[in-house]
Amino acid sequence: MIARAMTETSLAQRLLNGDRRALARAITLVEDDRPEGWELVREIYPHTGKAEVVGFTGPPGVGKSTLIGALTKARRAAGRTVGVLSIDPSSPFTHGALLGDRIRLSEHFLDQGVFIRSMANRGALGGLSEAALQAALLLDAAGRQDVFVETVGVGQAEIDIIDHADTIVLVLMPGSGDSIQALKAGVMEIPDVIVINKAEHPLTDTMVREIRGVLSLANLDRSPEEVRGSWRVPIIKTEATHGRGIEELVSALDEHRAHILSKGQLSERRRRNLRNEVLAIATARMRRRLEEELREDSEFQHLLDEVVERRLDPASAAATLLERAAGVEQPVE
Ligand SMILES: Nc1nc2c(ncn2[C@@H]2O[C@H](COP(=O)(O)OP(=O)(O)O)[C@@H](O)[C@H]2O)c(=O)[nH]1
Ligand SMILES: [Mg+2]
Repeated sequence: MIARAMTETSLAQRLLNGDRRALARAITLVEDDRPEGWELVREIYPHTGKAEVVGFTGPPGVGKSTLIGALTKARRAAGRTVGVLSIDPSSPFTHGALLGDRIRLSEHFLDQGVFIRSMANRGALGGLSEAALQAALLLDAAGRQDVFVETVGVGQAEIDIIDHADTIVLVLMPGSGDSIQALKAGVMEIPDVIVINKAEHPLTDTMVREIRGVLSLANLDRSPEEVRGSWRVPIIKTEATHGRGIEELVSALDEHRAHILSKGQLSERRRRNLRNEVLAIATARMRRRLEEELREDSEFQHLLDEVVERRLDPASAAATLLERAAGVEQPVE
């Protein structure tokens, strides 16, 4: 026990010192949903909140990983340390995926100032989203100044992760009309920055105009003060494979950060994000607890039989379940 505690203390300390191997091990612990992982996060949490977290979302194949590679290069050139979390089980951020790109990310794999990790482990009980958020905290505590999180903009889990970024970048490419539809329909929240990658495509400017149209429609629901005081979403054209437009993207990210800082929106945003995180973890644990409690519960089996036999509707059964759960833990008044 004592030996274990000592090892964990030193892991936290090594992590806080920016040790990459400690960071890698720590992320594995949270990815595997190990109690030591949660313990570690508890220990290092007071040291977090310094990293600038940028989330990148968008359909597969638009060039998110390549773009993050180019951006990493720019941030490194400015002397900043970078952490990258890729949460895309379909296209992990590997050497292989990046070979052939002009921007050789393999060079970053040798750079001590860059830490790249892809997460695809959905086996953990807590879920991928929970683990990814903890991993982002670990990168932050390890002193990474920029943390880039890549997710595919489809599932709810991915969207939850992106919710925890200070700045959200939606990456599209000419022809990804579905995403414009999603923006229009309000399915997708308006991001802070929109990137049209693969801008060498002849339909790029048409796409930029379409998106401007959607954004101005979105502004119609807002009061004039809201529009005046608010951020105007820039649309940046990039060609990630050739590093084109990256300077503009860097400026847009810096401007967005300055904007939310000046308006006090950063702390507001973080508060909202942390609230969501606390709720997400609590909900996941409650569900887990409930599932465990009900696994061999004959009363529940009976309730379920009633539902199956159409004598009781599902909502009433759920209400009974909740009443019973509340009854057990109800404090004496
Ligand atoms: N033509 C062109 N191809 C690009 C550009 N950026 C990335 N790609 C290529 O698009 C493919 C998908 O890129 P990737 O970064 O893996 O996309 P992700 O799935 O969004 O992460 C790769 O073959 C890249 O080399 C670009 O600006 N122009
Ligand atoms: Mg990718």
